[in-house]
Amino acid sequence: MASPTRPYLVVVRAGDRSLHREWLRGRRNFDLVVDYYGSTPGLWREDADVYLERKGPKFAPVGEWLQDNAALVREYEAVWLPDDDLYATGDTVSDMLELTTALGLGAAQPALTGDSYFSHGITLQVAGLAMRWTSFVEVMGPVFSRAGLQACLPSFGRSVSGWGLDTIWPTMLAAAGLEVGILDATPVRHTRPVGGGTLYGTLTKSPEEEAVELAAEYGVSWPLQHRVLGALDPSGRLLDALELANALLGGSSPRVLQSAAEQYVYLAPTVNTLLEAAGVRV
Ligand SMILES: [Mn+2]
Repeated sequence: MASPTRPYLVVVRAGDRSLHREWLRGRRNFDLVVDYYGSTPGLWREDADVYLERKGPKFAPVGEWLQDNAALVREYEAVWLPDDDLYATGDTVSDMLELTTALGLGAAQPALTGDSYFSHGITLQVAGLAMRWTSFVEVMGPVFSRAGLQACLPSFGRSVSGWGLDTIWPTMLAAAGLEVGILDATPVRHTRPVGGGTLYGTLTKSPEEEAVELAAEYGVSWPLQHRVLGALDPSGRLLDALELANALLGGSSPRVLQSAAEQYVYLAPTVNTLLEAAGVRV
């Protein structure tokens, strides 16, 4: 592929059960790179605008491809780097990519539907919101704007497991004057249990060691504090702090509202900060 045929790019590290064919149903505004790590040569060739077959992890090889094809990649408005177990149709993926650039975000991710497997409560969809500005987007499915990719691409080879990359991205993006957000209007379903990937057998350092080292190098806390900083409702209106606190308490998944761990690391400090900003004594 010498030049783009569509405005956005999706690059997926695909296994034998990849769900990328779902993304090709319906409206489609993106070219697709399928980077296959399974063992059936040619399995997904016909689906791809660019087809690669390589073993290994996700971000280091994808980062190499993006760097080796920098002139092509720069022509796209934004690049989505999803895991292959995210269920969504092409309409959702296309809307998600356009929303990212319309909002001017450096990086974003689609929220996860309430029935998804999840690691971090902040990623679950909040009912009644279009998007949230956040302190975090997860390695599972980040979309980078052109400027956001330029800021974060040098990190992709720094963690074999991928752990810790999403800890440092918001700091790398902030240095470039860029914000991150989670898109509640365009949710995807994470269909497989966390930590079940085949990658985890091949590491020399533990994922947590990699994350701790990266966080220390960039001067960020580990674990990273997950906070919602602002939000838009479906009409595009910016919520004030009190409205946002109410929206998070009323619209978050019961799996967040009923989780002591999520209360501690995410929801309670987020809501307290919002209430203080609204002048409410907490
Ligand atoms: Mn997964």
